[in-house]
Amino acid sequence: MNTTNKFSLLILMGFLTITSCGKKDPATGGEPADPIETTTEGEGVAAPVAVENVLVIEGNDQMQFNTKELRAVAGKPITLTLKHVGKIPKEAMGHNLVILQEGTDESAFAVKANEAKATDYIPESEKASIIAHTKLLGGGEEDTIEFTIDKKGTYNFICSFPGHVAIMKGVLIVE
Ligand SMILES: [Cu+2]
Repeated sequence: MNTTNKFSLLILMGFLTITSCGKKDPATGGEPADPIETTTEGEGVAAPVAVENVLVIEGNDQMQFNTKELRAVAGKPITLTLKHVGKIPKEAMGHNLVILQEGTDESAFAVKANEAKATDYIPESEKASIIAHTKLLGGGEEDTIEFTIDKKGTYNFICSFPGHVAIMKGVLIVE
């Protein structure tokens, strides 16, 4: 009787091992599907950080801009702030920032600007050469302007106050 019981137990155990092994196969087959799904979700996250067209430039009592180079992205609104960080009033140390069209003769423009005291040195006759300009500022003042440049390129900017263009100039690189 004892031996018969042992045999039947062995048979039963053998049966159980076979069935459990058979069940494992579909389970392991289903596992690889999950990691694939997670990787696809992760790929969509990598997006480049947008460049903001916010520019700030300072002019001082030493007749200098604090930078000779500004950079912006083409086709998107540019916000530019000019700050006069000095103390001298605009009649003696006025600063503005005038962005000129490509190919503008700076010296010729400056000659016309010198004659345009009534319009804060923004010459009416040269309006076609001006992309954008700030107000004329005295010490402690600031002005913010908004404009958009669609065409990529390197645009000269100057301060058109008499005598300042020799030192107060730089480039706006639009990419
Ligand atoms: Cu100036």
